[in-house]
Amino acid sequence: RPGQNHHPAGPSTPPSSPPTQSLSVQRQLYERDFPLYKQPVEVGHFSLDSERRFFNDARQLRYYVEPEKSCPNFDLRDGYRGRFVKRDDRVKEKLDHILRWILANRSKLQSKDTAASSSPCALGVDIVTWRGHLTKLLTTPYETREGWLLAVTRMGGTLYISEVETEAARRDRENRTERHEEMMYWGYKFEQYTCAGPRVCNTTKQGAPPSKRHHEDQGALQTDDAQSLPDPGGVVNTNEAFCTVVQTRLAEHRLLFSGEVDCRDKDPKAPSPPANYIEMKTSLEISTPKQRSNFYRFKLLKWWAQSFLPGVPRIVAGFRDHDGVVVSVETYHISKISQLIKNETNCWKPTVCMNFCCEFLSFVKSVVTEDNPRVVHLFSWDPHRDVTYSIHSDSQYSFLPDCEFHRYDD
Ligand code: 0WD
Ligand code: CA
Repeated sequence: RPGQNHHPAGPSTPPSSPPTQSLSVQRQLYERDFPLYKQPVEVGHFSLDSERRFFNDARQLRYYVEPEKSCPNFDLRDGYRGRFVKRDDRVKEKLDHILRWILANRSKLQSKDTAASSSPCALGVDIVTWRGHLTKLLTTPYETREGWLLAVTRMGGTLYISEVETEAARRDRENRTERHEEMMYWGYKFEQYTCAGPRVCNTTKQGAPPSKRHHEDQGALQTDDAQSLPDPGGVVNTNEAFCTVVQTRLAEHRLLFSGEVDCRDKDPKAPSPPANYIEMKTSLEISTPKQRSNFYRFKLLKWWAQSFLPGVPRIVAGFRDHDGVVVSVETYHISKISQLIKNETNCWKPTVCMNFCCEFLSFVKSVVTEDNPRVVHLFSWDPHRDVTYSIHSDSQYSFLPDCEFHRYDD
């Protein structure tokens, strides 16, 4: 498809020529030097409570409590029937929580360089999205099963990227087996065994004085809640979340994104966020060479991409058996994962992930030039295909408020 395809390594397109129509996902096109990725900086955070209400603070941030034994015997099935409140995943929140955070924290974003320059970009960032959407982009060159749809709108010079559920994903969600539904609970249950803090207060200590519940900063939480321990007898409520908001740069793309953080290091001497955050995971115990290779080739790719993006340095993994009993716990340092996988044949490469993501963002920038909250460019990708897009005005895909939101000069 010469002339049609967006050439990743090629010279930049002159502004006058029409945008290319598709973007190739082939790995070998992205095997070059690792692009610049600036150390992500936390510019804020927010919490969602048990009813999914937004709070511009860290009340839902928990801390990690190391299990007593290396073989802890946590029963992840406990409480699935009876002590589980599941978030309604039919409700699509799109970028709503992030937009809310931006409205409440505009002043923190209008940085010196934006204010000083006559930048047409009011927010001072090129891209606003969820971390989870960027994770999908990073893993695209290696994905063979699930495609994606990403809706993009330019407003005030900034590109907003919000996922749209594919038909296949909707079918999978509506036809999950009871076993699968239960296994989705296991990850949250593992967090409950290993994390302590405000969530415990909210579910079991309802009478706690307001001073214990409404902290504005993480330092206060640490001193007041230093005594609390994980509460495996409590309710697991997946509406609750703590999300970090980070700013960084991938080559020329200034990014602002938010991601859910499971907990933080409780050591008061731990570095400042996001370097003190810890991601919790569960996975089937590894007993054969085939399982080990699959874990390295597929699971570690997703784990690495998700935590590398916001600069979360550690993953604590609970390995479980088929009955949901955790048989071992292991820590993975994100910075050591690329070494760990190096000897694996047919394995993924971090540089391919990052270069593809970077190229996709350049492609989006070249395509989405109209600054209008009512216009959506829907980027679509299916395994073994190129990325393509379609244009929609005032459609079901619109996801930004058509209001004064983009006027930051009032
Ligand atoms: O597609 C998404 N990722 C969307 C996420 C679409 C719209 C909203 N959100 C919200 C979720 O409500 C959640 O609060 O974003 C938050 C998570 O965003 P993220 O960090 O960008 O997402 P991701 O990295 O995919 O997931 C992080 C964690 C997951 O942990 P594991 O260890 O399983 O990767 O967030 C949880 C889950 O615990 N999570 C969700 N929680 C509620 N609703 C959702 C979801 N749709 N997706 C992931
Ligand atoms: Ca997790």
